[in-house]
Amino acid sequence: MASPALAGDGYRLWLRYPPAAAHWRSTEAPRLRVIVARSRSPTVNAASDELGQGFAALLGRTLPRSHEIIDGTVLLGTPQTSKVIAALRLPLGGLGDEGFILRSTSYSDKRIIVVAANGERGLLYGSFALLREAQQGRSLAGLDLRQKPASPLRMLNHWDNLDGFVERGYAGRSLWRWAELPGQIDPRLIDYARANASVGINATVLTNVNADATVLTPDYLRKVAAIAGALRPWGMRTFLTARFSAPIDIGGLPTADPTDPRVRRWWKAKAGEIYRIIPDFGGFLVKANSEGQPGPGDYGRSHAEGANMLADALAPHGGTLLWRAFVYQADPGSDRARQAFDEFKPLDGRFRRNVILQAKNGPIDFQPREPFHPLFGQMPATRLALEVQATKEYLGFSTHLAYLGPMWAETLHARTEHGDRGPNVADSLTAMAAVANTGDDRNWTGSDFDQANWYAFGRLAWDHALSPRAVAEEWTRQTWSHDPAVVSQIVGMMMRSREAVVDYMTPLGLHHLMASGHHHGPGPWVDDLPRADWNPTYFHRADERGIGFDRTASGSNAISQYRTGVARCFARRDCVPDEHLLWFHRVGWDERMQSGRTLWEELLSRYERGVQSVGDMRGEWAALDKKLDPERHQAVSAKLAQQEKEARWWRDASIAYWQFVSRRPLPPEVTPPPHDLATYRAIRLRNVPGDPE
Ligand code: GCW
Repeated sequence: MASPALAGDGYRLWLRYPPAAAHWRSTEAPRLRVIVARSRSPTVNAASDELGQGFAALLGRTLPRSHEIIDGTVLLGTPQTSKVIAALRLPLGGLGDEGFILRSTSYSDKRIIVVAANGERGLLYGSFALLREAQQGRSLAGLDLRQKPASPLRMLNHWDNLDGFVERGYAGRSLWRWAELPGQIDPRLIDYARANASVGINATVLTNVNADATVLTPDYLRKVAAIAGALRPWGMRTFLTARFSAPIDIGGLPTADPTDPRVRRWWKAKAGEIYRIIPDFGGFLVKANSEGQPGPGDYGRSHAEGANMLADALAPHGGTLLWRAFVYQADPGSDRARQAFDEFKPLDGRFRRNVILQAKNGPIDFQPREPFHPLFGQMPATRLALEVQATKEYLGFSTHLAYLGPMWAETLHARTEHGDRGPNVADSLTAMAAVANTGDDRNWTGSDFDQANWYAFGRLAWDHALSPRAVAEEWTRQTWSHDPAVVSQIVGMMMRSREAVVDYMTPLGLHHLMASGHHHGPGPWVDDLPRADWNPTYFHRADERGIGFDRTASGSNAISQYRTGVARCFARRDCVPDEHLLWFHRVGWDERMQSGRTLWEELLSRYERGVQSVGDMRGEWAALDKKLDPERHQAVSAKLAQQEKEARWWRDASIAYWQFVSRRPLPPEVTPPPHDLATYRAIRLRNVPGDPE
């Protein structure tokens, strides 16, 4: 018998621990009788409490903490804290502080399960891994897992302003209640930290990269310290964004020039002040000289000079400086896709050891699909972080269902050299960051399915090689139901969902066709924004003859920024995948595609396919009606209905516009858009969430 569907309002995320299926319970219960954890550290306490509560709910009886090892003990320990763990001589070497071993074994004739690690954070992650195994309904008899994280730093980036507004946030307001801090700690912070710890996320940046220096003032730092204190037991380190002009904004200095000794002293003192109250403070994340943010360029200094100055202030305390590579003002005349690489490649090897350069997954800006950023694999002397966006600014907000596991895996697994051999993007990473999709909505992420993106980010940051399908399956079992038919239906929807968005918004390598400002809905016709490279027309370049951005040698030659093997493939029409075609090539409307269709026909068919996919998802979801809890089923149904409407809107508006520029008739099988182009152009959304303007 499958266990019943999981009810609720979504608050409990994937940490529901519903009563396990009867057969699992009867076979596994004897293996789970007491927990022995020989440490009183807050982190080990957190881990053993979670195990206690999780198993109690799964088994329907309590699992007490004990000192004695009996049959059915779950033992948490390091070789230092536990003689038993030391005696078992487990292969903990090379696992670092965060890795763990989970094993069913015996000790003095007692059958036990050990969660062993070198440090308390390893015990925390091992405990959650054990609960995950149990929640999958797997037998714990032959348990033998040995894991460590692929990257040491796995972080959320919150674009939260101090007034509670979340830039590009579609799940309510900020989780940080600054007005109540430091006196009151919202219990929700603990659940936030638990959820992160459960998937291995070990750091968070509390504030927006479009930064406000106020957070660095003493009053706010005390509030930050209170948050850091709540997150600490769960293995999370707290970071802040640093506004480059802070020495002027709050320090009373006339300049923020990184070479000015007063500025350097100010930052050193500020770092000292922070570490006195937050001894494990993570460091700073900085957006500089990008989209109006101040930076070293204001004083004629390079990004390396700016980053190193801040890194020097953090270094004595063990802090890390994350410097974003999302800049595009070096040469506004050149292809925007080229600019970050042109700016940062020459700086390889010039950054301090505690600097990490953080680049977005693609060279433009979190589009439904981008080729990987050319900086990956090409900065051998610089530590790199991959930044992805869980909040779906360009993928339909929290309304459209788009599971991003496949998108992130596509980037992580992209080969940076020689086509299908050689290293991939994942190999070049020290850190992975996701722009968070959380807010104070009851279900955290605005929609039930967006929880999967938070989950998947953590899992993929922990293990870059995981398959997105496997991640979707484990999330679904923990979040929705154990019924195999339901799981396969939901996972099937998830796995197709992002491709559907690509199809109805930006098929075949098109990009940045969204309406201005809020980026919701179609705006391929927009050509009136102050910077050329903010306009959709700049990116698609469509006219009567063809469409697409020529980034080959005959165009901007952005292709040359990739390593030779990769560049050669992207440059050739017979090698570049269809998904990236119009990203790299300008193609005539009547040219033939790999499918044998003309580009025009192919483009139309992609829009059709995208809308169809959403219709299918709706139908499949409706059929799950009786198998899921009504509250969440209904909430998702409503979102899917809106998504279908908006997918049609994208399709109709886009087709109307492409028809207008290409002057091509629609083939008879394609339904004409119900309105004329002017009608779509006249649509203006107001008060759209997350829009900073
Ligand atoms: O995607 C764009 C967003 C901005 C954001 C910027 C960035 C925080 O539209 O809202 O600013 O990227 O990543 O810095």
